[in-house]
Amino acid sequence: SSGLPGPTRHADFGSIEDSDLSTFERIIGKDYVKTSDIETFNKDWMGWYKGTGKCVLLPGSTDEVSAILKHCYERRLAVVPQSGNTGLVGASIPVFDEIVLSLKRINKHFDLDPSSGVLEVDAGFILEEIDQKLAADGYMVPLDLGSKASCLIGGNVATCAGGVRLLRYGSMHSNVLGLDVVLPDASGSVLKLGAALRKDNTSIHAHHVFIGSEGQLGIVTRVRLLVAPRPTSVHSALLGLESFDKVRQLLRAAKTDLSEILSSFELLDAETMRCVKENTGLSSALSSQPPFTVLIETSGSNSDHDTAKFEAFLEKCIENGLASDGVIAESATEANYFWKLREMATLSLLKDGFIYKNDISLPLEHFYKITEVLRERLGEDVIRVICYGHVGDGNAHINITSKEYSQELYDRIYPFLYEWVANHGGSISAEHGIGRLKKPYAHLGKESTELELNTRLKHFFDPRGILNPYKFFPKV
Ligand code: FAD
Ligand code: S2G
Ligand code: ZN
Repeated sequence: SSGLPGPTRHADFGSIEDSDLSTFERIIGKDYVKTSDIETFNKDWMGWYKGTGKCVLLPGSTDEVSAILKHCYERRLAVVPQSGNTGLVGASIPVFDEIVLSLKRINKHFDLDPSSGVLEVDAGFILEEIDQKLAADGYMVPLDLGSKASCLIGGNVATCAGGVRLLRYGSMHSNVLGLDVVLPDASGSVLKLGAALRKDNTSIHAHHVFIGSEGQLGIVTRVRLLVAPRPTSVHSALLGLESFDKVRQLLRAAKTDLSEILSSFELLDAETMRCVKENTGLSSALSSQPPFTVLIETSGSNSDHDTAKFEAFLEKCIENGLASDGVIAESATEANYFWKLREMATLSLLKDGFIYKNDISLPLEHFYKITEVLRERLGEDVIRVICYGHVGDGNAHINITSKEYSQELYDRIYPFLYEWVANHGGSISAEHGIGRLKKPYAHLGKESTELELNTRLKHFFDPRGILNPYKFFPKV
């Protein structure tokens, strides 16, 4: 939807023929080669793009993925790996007639070592399903995203998903110990990278290259992951603040005073709360309408200790004027309501019409400035500019809405926004990736040596460029 000239189909790519379909049927069985009712596999979650993929393959094992990629390499058939299809940069669906290779059926193997908390799991498990299976052994997945009911752990690895727990449990790079990956090369090579061990210094830890590679270097079929002890005492609070500078001070104070039990620190600015109220009817649990609301979560093992710590913290923040308002949830229902407000930040936008979504990182000294600059620049031409998200990680979700898409408005936002972010030491994509949506801007803030390295890696792993083409990596 960038209005910029779209890609043209690579001339050297093959087109699917009946003989290919019979080969695929021989590899995975007729039931799992779909050529009809495949619209949903060609449409991204936001409905920004539509692919014209003719065929969806649903392999059931690593070996079947290997046999498929070997054939696609020989025939130069382009392939898009797809998991939950909740990605937000148009990277999980075909641009033209690429084959969709769905990981949904690779969801059998699930092996937890309950003493070390190391889980080896097939890439096709739904994130929320994994979390529920782990609960029985007192563990949980070290990430939490709004899409957890649909996204698959293989997709989370491929996008290096962030979410509301990253502040406490680290990124996919911190928690992924190893991956099984299939390459789009002459033999459909299967790489088993990284053991199911916390410490293994016997290789170059190559699995990290595939984390965040957006399905363009190899297909992840199995994940070895460090999962987290499930906290038995979780508490949430909403705090109201009068300035963004106070939000920054509150973050420092939370890290110092809540320390090891701090698990989430999410921002909802006043415009976000107004959007949620207008579009869903849900009101803030704070009686005041502060310019900034922060949702803080603590996760520990001793409720008396944790609530005493949280109450003392909140009292101190009110007394020293850091927070103008604050409430700690007295029940799970109330805590869920606080998180519902946060979840509705994303979903309430849909009612406005077209959404120019942004997912940026910035040093906290510039974090909120860009939202104010955009409001100034766009004025009445937009319905709203809202800022919410993982401020604890320096990650802002700045969403701009208008009734419908307008090229003129797009050109007022981009590349201005991304250049401003890059010029202020930020990242134009904190967690959602580049995909198709941000491809025209992926070079911003990058040295040519790094861009050259990316191209060489792409060529090494995907010599014919058939894996998820037309997106982040250039065609080699
Ligand atoms: P898909 O969308 O199917 O694929 C994503 C990318 O990974 C594509 O490039 C695809 O080709 C590739 N891919 C998928 N599976 C594999 C595989 N097995 N091997 C190799 N490549 C693969 N993201 C965040 O980071 N943080 C959030 O807080 C967050 N919240 C969200 C809330 C909502 C309501 C929605 C709709 C999305 C949100 N997202 C968030 C974005 C999205 O959910 C994540 O990027 C998620 O990790 C995508 O997983 P998926 O299984 O849907 O992957
Ligand atoms: C979030 C997902 C969607 C959005 O809610 O944390 O990562 O609103 C986002 O951009
Ligand atoms: Zn997010």
